[in-house]
Amino acid sequence: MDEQKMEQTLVLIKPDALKNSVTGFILSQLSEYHTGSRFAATKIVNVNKLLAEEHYIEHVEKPFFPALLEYITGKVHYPADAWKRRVIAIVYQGPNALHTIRQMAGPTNPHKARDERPGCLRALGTVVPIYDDEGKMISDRLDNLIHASANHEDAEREIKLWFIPHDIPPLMRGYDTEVCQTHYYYKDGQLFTHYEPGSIFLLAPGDVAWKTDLEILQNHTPETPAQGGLNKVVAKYLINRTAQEQ
Ligand code: 3AN
Repeated sequence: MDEQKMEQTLVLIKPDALKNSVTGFILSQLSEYHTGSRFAATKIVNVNKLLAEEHYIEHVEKPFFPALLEYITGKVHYPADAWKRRVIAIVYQGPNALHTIRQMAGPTNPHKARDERPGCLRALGTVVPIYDDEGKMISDRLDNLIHASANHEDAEREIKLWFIPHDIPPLMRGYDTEVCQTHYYYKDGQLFTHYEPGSIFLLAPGDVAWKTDLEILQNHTPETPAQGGLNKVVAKYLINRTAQEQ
């Protein structure tokens, strides 16, 4: 498949979209009939803190970051019903998919979306003020229903963060994979090549993994940890393994 046909983007249908039952509308807008692009993978994810932090790592210093984590983990829209906290993650693929879906989503801020692009998906969103402990307004939480990767580089980082190769049909995978040669387990920020009591199994010899993930795992040692790399490798293997922390 050529590069143009293989253009990929990560789409997230966020908790506010699920809560407000606009999922079907968004999926319908994403249909091949409307966009010329197609679904390559999808899964329902109970987003834990590790995955949320990795996904929004570029915003880690922003005043709205804690509220953004509460939002994407579903705690805002499902405060009591923890079991309903989820997003729908989609690998979406086709000619010009990045641009097409960004256009469909519209501006990040729902107020701006309503002003500038009535009819776009984020025009259906909400802006919620965020206050500090003294009651002073410090920022906004933008409940904007849908995430769509901004560019090729972000799409690769995000798709590899949320999905393992096995989630995607082999001929639809956009990035290099490699067969793992080692056992890998994870516990409390540490990587092991043998089972440690309480550790979570990640990979076994023969498993297909993202090539870039295996490079990080192979080079990781307790003395020289992969620079900010281990969490982004591990996050996808922890998806739906244990219930999200409250
Ligand atoms: P987009 O989702 O349009 O690509 P990003 O990647 O800059 O925008 O931001 C990711 C998320 O962070 C947004 N969807 C929004 O929820 C939040 N965010 C970004 N900028 C702001 C801002 N200035 N104020 C509040 N929240 C923001």
